[in-house]
Amino acid sequence: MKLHAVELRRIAMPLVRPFRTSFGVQTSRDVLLVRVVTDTSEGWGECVALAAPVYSSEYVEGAHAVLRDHLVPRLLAEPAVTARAVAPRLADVLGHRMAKAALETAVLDAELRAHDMSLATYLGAVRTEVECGVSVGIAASVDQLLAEVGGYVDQGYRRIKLKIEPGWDVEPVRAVRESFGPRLRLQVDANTAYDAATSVRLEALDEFGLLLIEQPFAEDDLHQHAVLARRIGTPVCLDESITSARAVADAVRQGACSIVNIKAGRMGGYLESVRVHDVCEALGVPVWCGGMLETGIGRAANLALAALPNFRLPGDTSASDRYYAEDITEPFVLRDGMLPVPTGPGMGVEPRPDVLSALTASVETLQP
Ligand code: OSB
Ligand code: MG
Repeated sequence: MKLHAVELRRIAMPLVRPFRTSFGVQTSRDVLLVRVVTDTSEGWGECVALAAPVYSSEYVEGAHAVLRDHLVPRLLAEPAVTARAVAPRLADVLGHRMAKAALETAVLDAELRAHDMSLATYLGAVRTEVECGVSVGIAASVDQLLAEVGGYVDQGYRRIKLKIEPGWDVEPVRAVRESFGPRLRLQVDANTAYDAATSVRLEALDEFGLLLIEQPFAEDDLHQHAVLARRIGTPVCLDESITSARAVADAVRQGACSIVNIKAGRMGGYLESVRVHDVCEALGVPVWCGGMLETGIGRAANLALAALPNFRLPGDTSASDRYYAEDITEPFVLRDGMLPVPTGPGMGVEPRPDVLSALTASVETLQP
């Protein structure tokens, strides 16, 4: 395919409720969408970087700048592009995986649409629907948390993930376990909020039968994760630390995790995510699909990925209405705790033009 143009669009998406974590509170998403126009088709990608560099070093203004000034010009200069060739062509730019992922996804979407093949089929999906969990933010009180969790349980979510931090851990986990019983699939995510001094609080979570503890320590502290993993029965899962197939092999070898959260943005794209999936499968490590409060564009692609065989736990692939009053695509609706894997060409969904234009803050079009 020849790239004719790349559009960088920023949209403002208010969340239905504030999402509080140890790295701050999100009340809306400043989403960067990438649209590529080729000689054969068009494709979309969503950049998952948050507005501020608090979950990862990437943030949306930085991603926008590196796409405009460094990544997109490299592809526009090529006589032809394919999705497989994107990462090698961008490899001299260090880091910026979320920005690279958005661009690679848009090229892949366009390529698959031209070949009339779904992303799920291309990636190797073995399911037509996937089990969904929901990520629940730090609440103002335990009562409010129980009300929020109860609402999601009533909607049919198959697993609950609680955000934790030192001081909001044992008490909320105990309360949820006591209110909803031993059969509720429950896990926690600390987003690096613990250290060697506060680690003992995590050992106290071992009695609650959690599916996993996600990323308690710093991104670059595999050792501390390995120490905890030896001390507790609950599996340790990594999110922030895992940025590639090489990184995951290293972390598993060191005993730092026995379960992995895969987010395509963090890995630089869906192609690297499949490699992470495959390495984990070979090592006997289950994976699950993380989320970054995506719109329907990112969600559609995540559902395709989550349909691969080694995605063996429910993902943070919640329904559109858990995030947004109005999604930019046709909404994803939970049915019996599951979401359907899109079957149309490419990622199988498109932004609705009227909704998109109403939410658009800026559009920039880049050409050769
Ligand atoms: O750590 O998994 C995380 C959202 C933004 C940034 C990081 C994380 C999250 C979530 C929500 O937990 C996942 C979702 O529902 O999209
Ligand atoms: Mg996480």
